[in-house]
Amino acid sequence: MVSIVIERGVSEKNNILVYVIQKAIRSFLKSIKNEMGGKEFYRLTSKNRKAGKSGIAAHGLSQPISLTSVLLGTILDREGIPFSVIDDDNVVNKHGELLKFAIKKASVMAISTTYTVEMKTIENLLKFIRSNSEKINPGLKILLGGQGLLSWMAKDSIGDKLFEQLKLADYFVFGEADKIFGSLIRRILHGENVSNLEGVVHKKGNKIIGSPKKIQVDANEIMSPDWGIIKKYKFNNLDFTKEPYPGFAGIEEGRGCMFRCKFCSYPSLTKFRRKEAKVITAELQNVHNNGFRGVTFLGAEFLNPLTFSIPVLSEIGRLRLPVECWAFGRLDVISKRPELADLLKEANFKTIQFGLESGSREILVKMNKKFDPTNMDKAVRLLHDRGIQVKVSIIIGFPGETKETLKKTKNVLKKCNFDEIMIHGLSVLSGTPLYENRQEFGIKLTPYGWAHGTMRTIDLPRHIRDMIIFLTKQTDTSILNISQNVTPKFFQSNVTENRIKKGTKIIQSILCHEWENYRDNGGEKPCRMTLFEELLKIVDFIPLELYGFEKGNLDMEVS
Ligand code: B12
Ligand code: SF4
Repeated sequence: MVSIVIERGVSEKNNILVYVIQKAIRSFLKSIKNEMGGKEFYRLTSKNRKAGKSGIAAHGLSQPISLTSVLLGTILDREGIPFSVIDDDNVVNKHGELLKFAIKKASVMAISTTYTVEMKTIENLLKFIRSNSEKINPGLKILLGGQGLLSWMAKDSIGDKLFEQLKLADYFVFGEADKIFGSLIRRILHGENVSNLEGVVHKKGNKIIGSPKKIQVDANEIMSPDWGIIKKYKFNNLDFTKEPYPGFAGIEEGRGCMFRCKFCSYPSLTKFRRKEAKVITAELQNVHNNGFRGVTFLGAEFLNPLTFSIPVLSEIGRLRLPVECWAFGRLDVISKRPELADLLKEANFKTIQFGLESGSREILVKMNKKFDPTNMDKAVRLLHDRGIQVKVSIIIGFPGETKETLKKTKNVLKKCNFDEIMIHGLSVLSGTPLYENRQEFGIKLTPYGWAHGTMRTIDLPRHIRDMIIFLTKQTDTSILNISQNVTPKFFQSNVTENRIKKGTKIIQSILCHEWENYRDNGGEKPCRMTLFEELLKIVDFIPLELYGFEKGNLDMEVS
């Protein structure tokens, strides 16, 4: 038996947005508790509390089951190797019991680092697994793979230190495992030699054997996922023949990206390839046959080059499948080539997400983004007229960022009134040109993150609060960091998008309520208790444990 573990890393400390938002909600709930008294507070918030299921709720790009787990699972399924999957954020805390069960039963644990930015997260996971396997399953083999491993290896002079820090693992795979995963697992299960497998490093005693050479497969060798396997094997111990299905399935239109944004590691770690149209449509058909409502295209950018996207979109349009499509796409291309908007509509695309990053030309040039931020509203109109939602992401804190550049970003956000926005605080990640050339950008890495000529990591919470208040008060844009990472925790896992939207709006107002204490704008403050009552009306429960209200204490006071 093989156990596949995907750690999503949402709770990693580097996620400033989640930290800033959680902190404000905690302070809001604390004030409410003080105002109404503990007994009444716990009575009201105990509604449905126990019925809640943890897990990543479906929202756009964020889906409860990742393509990484389905793709690795498809490979094992084809090899006839049984497996189970744990695929979530913070797996040690959320799925401790399931993990212990897997540790007892599995011969091999295959752990993905794709979504983990901090190596510490994986070190802690390894410690948990080893401390539990020592007595009950000392022969357990642990295999690490995924994009985090590649990005840590790209860190200057890490070399053998990587293997030292991750010493509790036995095998390491660098790069794409499509071609080797099946035979590697088979060999490990049979105790056979793995040294001649490309990209695999393993340990013999204290010796490191093999070299961390990155594997990149050809476009036609990328494994096509079979989303039907989620009904055949256990994913997070759920039985998808009975449970509500995750609405969207991920597929890749290819790997790598044509662009070279300075803050992004993806193009430097992964070469650019696109699948053939017939492969993409066959994968779409698989998703449809397995009962999914929609598909998210997870390659970096769908619309470029046009020699790829135009024939693929036409082919998908011809299929007329009732599958809603979601993809990353550049709005500047749509403004220049309006016919793309028609093709997207014909192919049943319902959402386009774009890395807008900034509204300042100066910052965009430094980022190597090179588009005209004042031309975005044309694409938004073209897409909205065709029933396609437009979501964007921005980065706060790129070198050169000031109050003035943030003002330019706000101007674009106001003019375009996007449907949703993801706000990122700058991360200086290894493997990115920004990290490699940090001296040139005037970046110093500090114990808290980074500092450069115009901003520091510790300034980010202030700018993030300001941006969220601006968006809440001056646009209709919903904040994805909240709807993706915070609001779902207040609902049962089968919640509708509409309820998430309503919950997010109230949470945004709650955040403004808390943060406007810091500001002196003379406006009227909404009543805290009214907001709380509105929240209770919309959500299924208040996840008190997440906000530092002790569980034991809670149960005592409720009864
Ligand atoms: C989809 C996605 C998400 C979704 C995930 C949900 C879902 N349903 O899948 C969401 C939105 C939640 C997400 C979140 C984040 N993401 Co993201 N995401 C992606 C994206 C676009 C696709 C991932 C994917 O499915 N790839 C396809 C699969 C098949 O590829 P893969 O996982 O790499 O697997 C292959 C190999 O790596 C290897 N492999 C992988 N695991 C294992 C394990 C073993 C044992 C072996 C042998 C091999 C192996 O084999 C596979 C086949 O070749 C990637 C970019 C990309 N195109 O990869 C970024 C990417 C993975 N995300 C990234 C990041 C940084 C994040 C965040 C941490 C961002 C942040 N700071 O907030 C967050 C997580 C926290 C949060 N705030 O939510 C980075 C990771 C970089 C890193 N690790 O250093 C990427 C690479 C984008 C980038 N360059 O910036 N993400
Ligand atoms: S941010 Fe997006 S468009 Fe830019 S290089 Fe990375 S994947 Fe490509």
